[in-house]
Amino acid sequence: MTSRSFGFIARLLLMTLVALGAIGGGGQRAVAQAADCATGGGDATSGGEATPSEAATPDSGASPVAGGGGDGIDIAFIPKSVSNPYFVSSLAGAEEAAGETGGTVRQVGPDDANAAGQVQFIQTVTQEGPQAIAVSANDPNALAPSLQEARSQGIKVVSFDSDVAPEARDVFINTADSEGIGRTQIQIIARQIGCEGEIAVLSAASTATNQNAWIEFMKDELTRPGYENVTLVEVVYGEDSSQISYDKTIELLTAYPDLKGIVSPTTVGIAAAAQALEAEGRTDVALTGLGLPNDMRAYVESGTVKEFALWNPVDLYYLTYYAAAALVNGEMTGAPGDTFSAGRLGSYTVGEGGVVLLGPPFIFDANNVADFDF
Ligand code: RAM
Repeated sequence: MTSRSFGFIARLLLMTLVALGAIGGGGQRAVAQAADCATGGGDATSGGEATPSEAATPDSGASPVAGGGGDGIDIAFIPKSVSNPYFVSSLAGAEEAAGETGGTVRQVGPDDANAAGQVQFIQTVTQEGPQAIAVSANDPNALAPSLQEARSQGIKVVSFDSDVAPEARDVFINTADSEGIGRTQIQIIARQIGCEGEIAVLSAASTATNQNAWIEFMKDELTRPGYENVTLVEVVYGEDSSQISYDKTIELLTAYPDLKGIVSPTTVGIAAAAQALEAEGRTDVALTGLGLPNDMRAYVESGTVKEFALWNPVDLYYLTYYAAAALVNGEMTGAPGDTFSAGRLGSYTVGEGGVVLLGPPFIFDANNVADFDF
């Protein structure tokens, strides 16, 4: 065993994820515990929380400040697709921030989650000349040339949710620590299947930066002692389309009759997979991943899904707006160590690689899923 893998497996059996809250402005907190199958003990962090060298979280002790500063900016959001509720309903967070500062926000993008469509929107928006573009990438490299062109014209570029190649943006607003997201999903599914059996991953686009980063950590988690009897049989791609994700779930059930669990780290995928499992009467197959509480509530109440995770995507848009405004207004350049203020979320510091971290995710289950509205 390498010292690195020993460090990773030396851990507590219980991992606690404390959410930052701010649901409905109420600063609500959710605490959830996820035990896992990995053996050993000692490392309380489970490799699951952000470290200062990885990314920045809200500065400790920072007080949220009221908006109304009047330094509003003109910003265009280009999400992975405009048919995905995760992006559509969460725009409200950016509108809230723009309302506080006197800025303007719009969101345009492809109907389907694909990089080529995003490039066209980046080019069109660049001609309109907003002060900033915020983008969640279906592909880190395919978007880079058009974003670099936008930057050469003085437009600030903020990637959020799913990063682009670092040279193509000023700063990246990550959702939550990628390692924690990946490992936690394996911990949940493995525990639900009794640390034994076949599992599959239903992802989004095969080139999606965020899902691919999480899947790498999922695979690494499975190399830890304790997962010897858990086998990842396949990673399939539902393209963040409900129909394709549904069909891919059916294909998995057919190809792997002994399948015990599915992990879907996409809000579109997990909802479609839950629907497929119920339609097929295969509620013996465990399902977890990243979902919107509003999409998943019925499946938690029916017992098809026991636990899933996510951050607050409204806050993600809110934070992204404030980061872009700080760049446009010259309050920061996006260099590690730069700080900026993000309204009700408080103050943030840019971490290594120009990454800012929204904060730890929530874990939702039957006890709390009714308390969230996004
Ligand atoms: C989908 C998208 C998005 C991801 C969430 C969890 O809506 O793929 O990028 O962050 O799922």
